[in-house]
Amino acid sequence: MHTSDCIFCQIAQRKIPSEIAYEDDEVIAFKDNQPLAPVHLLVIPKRHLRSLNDVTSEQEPLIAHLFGVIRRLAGEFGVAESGYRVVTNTGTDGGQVVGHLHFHLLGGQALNATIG
Ligand code: IU
Repeated sequence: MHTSDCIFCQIAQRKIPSEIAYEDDEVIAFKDNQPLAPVHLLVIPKRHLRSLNDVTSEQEPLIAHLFGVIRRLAGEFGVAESGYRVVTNTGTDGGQVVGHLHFHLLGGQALNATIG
């Protein structure tokens, strides 16, 4: 379930400290340590999935749950009304650096409308 050389697995297991914003049995959310916006959270499944490409139909309930967590966090961090962005970078061209599926929740300012 966890991969010992994965930094996000280690954060999920609290072996590496992070500012945790939410946690349940399946999902954990923590503050990005190099924030690109006033609100910048990473929401991840605790189990090690490398990217969106690893998600099977069996895991779709997990992803639906994860999006519920994102919606809840958007409310708690005060960006639900002003607006926010959810991003998951996938693979090399997608700019994925950490090989554990994660969703960026960005908000708290007007975000650039750029792609790439
Ligand atoms: P990416 O989608 O894989 O490019 O994003 C990885 C993010 O993980 C990036 O925004 C980093 O700042 C963030 N991050 C972190 O919050 N804590 C860490 O220990 C590491 C990366 I490594």
